[in-house]
Amino acid sequence: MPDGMITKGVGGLYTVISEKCEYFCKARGLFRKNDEKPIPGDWVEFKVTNEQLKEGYLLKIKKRKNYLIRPAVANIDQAILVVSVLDPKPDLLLIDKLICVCESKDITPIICINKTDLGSKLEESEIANQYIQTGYKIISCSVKNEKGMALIDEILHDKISVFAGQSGVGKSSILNSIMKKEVMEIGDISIKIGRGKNTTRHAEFISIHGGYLVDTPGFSSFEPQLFSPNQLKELYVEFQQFENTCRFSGCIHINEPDCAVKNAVKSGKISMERHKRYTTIYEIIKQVKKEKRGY
Ligand SMILES: Nc1nc2c(ncn2[C@@H]2O[C@H](COP(=O)(O)OP(=O)(O)OP(=O)(O)O)[C@@H](O)[C@H]2O)c(=O)[nH]1
Ligand SMILES: [Mg+2]
Ligand SMILES: [Zn+2]
Repeated sequence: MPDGMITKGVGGLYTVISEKCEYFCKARGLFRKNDEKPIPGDWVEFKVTNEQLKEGYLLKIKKRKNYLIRPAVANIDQAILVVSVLDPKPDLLLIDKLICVCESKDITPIICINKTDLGSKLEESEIANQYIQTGYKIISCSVKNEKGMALIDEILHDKISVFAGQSGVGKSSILNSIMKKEVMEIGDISIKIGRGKNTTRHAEFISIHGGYLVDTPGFSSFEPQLFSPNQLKELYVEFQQFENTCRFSGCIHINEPDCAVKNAVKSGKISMERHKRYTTIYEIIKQVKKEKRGY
């Protein structure tokens, strides 16, 4: 049975790429019955019904490494989390929430600081400094000055990458710049703020360097109910090397005495801002859990 990867699904017709050749497959009742929906990024087995017309139908979805719901994308390798130095003002709480989503789904986060043409070096490093201890790749760029585009281009080889971040930070602009053509619609920032909505509304797989790029309008959402307050700390990679020296083994690094993580924050080994936002996210998750229990 041939296999391949779904790159597009519109109106029940799935585009499956298989050894450089595309097939157009329908999903049969089987999936609906199992409440399974094929999504872009899925590896599938399919049966060819007409080789000339490249038609077939899906037989099986292979086990997913991970997936996002809005937009529905499976088997993502990395997420390029875009923030802008200015316009809109950086929302690092959102970036941290997105990092939590990535860490919980085994997606590699990459921090991308865009619009460096609008701010100073200092403003740029104020953002970067908060993420140095995570060890994540940090890329500074400017679509306007065509700076840093090659660095982004370089990391895309053979991977499924998604773009995420606030509306207006330049995700679609970066994508277009890398593709050297207008693939995604770009929005005027003043109109965006007025409307408060994303210009990009649908997910699309764009083929590049043996991998795929997805501009994701909705991945900016973080669903606190999916996290447990006590497990949140595990999503902070820079806490890990200190954790086992906390006095209490179940330390959540907020109010406990002799907390090695808090000590690391004090001595500058962990970013104070990241830790502060960690406590904010912790409270948000705890609050949601409380509301769910009804008290
Ligand atoms: N000065 C400057 N403007 C930029 C840069 N990158 C993008 N822009 C502008 O920022 C605005 C928003 O860009 P988009 O690419 O639509 O942003 P987006 O992140 O895709 O936004 P949504 O699709 O709404 O989520 C546009 O007016 C771009 O021209 C940059 O590096 N510098
Ligand atoms: Mg966009
Ligand atoms: Zn601790």
